[in-house]
Order: sequence, then C-alpha cells, then structure tokens
Amino acid sequence: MQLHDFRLSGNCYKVRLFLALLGREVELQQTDLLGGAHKRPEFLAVNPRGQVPVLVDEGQAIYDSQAILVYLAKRYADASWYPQDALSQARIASWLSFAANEVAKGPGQARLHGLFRMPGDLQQAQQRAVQVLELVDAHLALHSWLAQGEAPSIADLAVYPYIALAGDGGIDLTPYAHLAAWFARIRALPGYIGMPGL
Ligand SMILES: N[C@@H](CCC(=O)N[C@@H](CS)C(=O)NCC(=O)O)C(=O)O
Repeated sequence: MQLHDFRLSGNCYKVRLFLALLGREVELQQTDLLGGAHKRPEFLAVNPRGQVPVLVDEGQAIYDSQAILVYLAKRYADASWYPQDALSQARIASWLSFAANEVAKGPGQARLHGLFRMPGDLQQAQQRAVQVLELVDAHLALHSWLAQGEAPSIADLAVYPYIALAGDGGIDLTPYAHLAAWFARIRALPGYIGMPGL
C-alpha cells in the first residue's frame, strides 16, 4: 500500500492516523506541493484532481481523504469504524461532508493563510472556524464521539485534524472544554500518532 503524502497536510494526516490505528504498514511517497509536483503529468496520471492524499492499494488509486477513510474502514477495519446500519452510515456521511466543507473552509482555510501565507480572507476563515468549533463543541457536550456511537468512527478521524490544528490559523482553542476532552480520547486510542503541530 502506498500513500502520496504531504507531511503538513491534515488531509494526509487523517489517512496516516487511521492506518496507524489499524496497525497497517504503508509506504509514504512525499509530494512536493510547494514545488508544484502535484500538478505535473506523472502525478495527474494518478489523481487528475492534482491533490493529495492518494492511496494506492492493489493497483487502485483512491483519492479524497474522506473516500480513503471509507475504503480503509470497509477493507481493513472492524465494523465499529463504519457500522453497516443505515442511520450510522448517514450520520457518518454527514460528518464526512462537514469535514470536506465547513471544516475545510473554516479552520482549514485559516491555517492555509496563517501557516502557509496563502492569499485569501483570513478574517472570514477565522469567523467560519469559530462557528465550526462552537458547533462541534456543543455536539460533544452530549456525545463522546461524533457519530453518536459508543466507539470512535471515521467521522472523528475526518473532522479531528483541522479542528485540532486550528491554532495554526490563529484560533484560540482554550474556550472549548468538550473539544479538549475529545482530543484526549482520540489521543488515547492505541496506535495513535501525531503530526507536526499536534
Ligand atoms: N477533499 C480533498 C481535499 C484535498 C486537498 O485539498 N489536498 C490539499 C493538501 S491538504 C492539496 O493537495 N492541495 C493542492 C491543490 O489543491 O492544488 C480531500 O479531503 O482529500
């Protein structure tokens, strides 16, 4: 199994984290995003979207971090990570979509501007980030895990990185006690690994 990776990417990290929790070996292939390697023909042949992460397993390329989490859960994990019943899967899909939209546009964008000096509206991204943090913190006041089961699911792994990295975008995480408790639960999972900034 091979992962086209970028060390500082939260989307790549969520895949590395799940593989670590599953105890799966992966060959990491670093992609020079800052040098534009992801827009060159050899990379576009693997992922025409020109983005990391890309997982290659048994000759098949899977891209989009949320899609990779679904693949790994169905292929290699026990059912608790992505339960089969309709309600659990709908709840998880809702959080995967939230990770790709609200989280990416809020704390994800704020981090891009704050850490990598990417152009854009930092203030707007920070406002969106605060809304995201408040919403998730309120949800976690009532539930231990995002998809409301008694165990972590791929929903937690999809949403965790950019929320935990929000400080890189100039967001203060200290007011959010339920987020802090959730971070601690995730960090206590056997096999947990961090990334730069976490
Ligand atoms: N929805 C995608 C987003 C992937 C993404 O934005 N990847 C970033 C790195 S975190 C990237 O490759 N950016 C380069 C680009 O979009 O040109 C996912 O979740 O994997």
